[in-house]
Amino acid sequence: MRTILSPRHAAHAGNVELDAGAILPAYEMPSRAEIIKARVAEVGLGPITEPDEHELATARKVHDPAYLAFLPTVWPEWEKAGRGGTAMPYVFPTRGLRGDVPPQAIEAKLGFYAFDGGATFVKGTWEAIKSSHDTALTAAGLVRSGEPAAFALCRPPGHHAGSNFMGGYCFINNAAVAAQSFIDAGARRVSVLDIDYHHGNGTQQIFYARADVQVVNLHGDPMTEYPYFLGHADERGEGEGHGFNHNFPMPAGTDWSGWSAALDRACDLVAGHAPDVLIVSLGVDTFERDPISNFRLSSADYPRMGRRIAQLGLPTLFVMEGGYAVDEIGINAVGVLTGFEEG
Ligand code: OKP
Ligand code: ZN
Repeated sequence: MRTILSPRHAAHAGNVELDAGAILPAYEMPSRAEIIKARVAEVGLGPITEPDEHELATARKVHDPAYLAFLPTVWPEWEKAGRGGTAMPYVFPTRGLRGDVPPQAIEAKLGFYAFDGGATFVKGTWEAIKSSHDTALTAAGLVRSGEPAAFALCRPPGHHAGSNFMGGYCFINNAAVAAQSFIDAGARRVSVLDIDYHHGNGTQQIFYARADVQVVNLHGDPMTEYPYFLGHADERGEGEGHGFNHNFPMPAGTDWSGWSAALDRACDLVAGHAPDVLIVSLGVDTFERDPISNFRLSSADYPRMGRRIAQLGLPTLFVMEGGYAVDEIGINAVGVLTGFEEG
C-alpha cells in the first residue's frame, strides 16, 4: 500500500508539555514520523509520496469554522503578545464559567478552544496541522479511487480533536475529515475503528449523533487513563446516532489475550455496520514499553492485529495517531500494515 507523508510535519518541533510535575520535551515529536517512514521503506511496504493541498471545506463539516479559523492565528498572536517558547492552553471555561463567549486575549482563546494543555504551538505548528489534514485527505482519495488500502502517516495526530476543541497533541481530527470526505463522495456508511491506547474522544463527539459514521473505540479505561472524561462503555450515541458508538475500555495491564478478544467484538460490530470503507485510527501506544500507557502488547501482536482487520475485507484507510516508544514505533506501526497486507 502507498504511504502519504508530508515533510512539513517537521515544522511542529521543539515544543514542551506538562507531565507529572515537570515541563518536558513533548512526547509527540518529529522523529516518530521519520522512524515510521524509514520502516515503511525498509520493509518495502510501497511508495511513499507527499500529499496534495486540500481546501478546508470538508474539515468545516466536522469542525466549527470559527475553531478552524483560530488555529492559524495562534502563533502570530502569541508572538504579537510578546511571547515565545511554547504556546499552551492553561485556563479553561469549565463548569461555573462562561463557555459561550469567545474571549480576545490569546491565552484565553487557547483555553476556550481546548480541553487540556497538551495541544501546544510553536512557529511551524499550523503548517504541520494543515499538512497532516492534507495527508489524510490525499490517502482517502487513493482508497476512493480503488486502492484496497492506504496509509496516512499523519502528524500531528487527530483523534482527541473535537468539533470545536483541541487537546492531547491533536488539532484537526484527520480521521473524521477523511470519514466526511468518503460520505461526501457517496459512501453511505463509514466505520472508524480506533485502536490507539487513548479513547478517541474527539472522533466520538463529532459523530455521536450520526448513524452514517460508526465509531468503535478500544482503549484504556477512562476511570484511570487519559482523556478521563469520556470513553465509558455506556456511551452508545444519541438521537439518530444511538447504537452507532461503541466503547471497549480495558484495564491497565491488558495483553494480547484480552485486547484481541475486544478486537474480535469490535470487528463484528464493524461488519454489522456493513460500511463502504473502514478508517483505522492507528495508535501503537498499546505497546508494552510505551512511556505514557499501560497495556502490554508486544511487537509480534501488531501483525496479528493487521491480519484480523484484513479479515473484514473492506477498503481500508489507516490514519496514524499515537505511539511514543519511538525506538519501536516503526516496527509496531508498520507491523500492522504488513499483517494487513498478508491478510
Ligand atoms: C495522544 B494520543 C503525559 C500524559 C498524557 C496526553 C496524552 C495524549 C495522547 N503528559 N498526556 O492518543 O496518543
Ligand atoms: Zn494515544
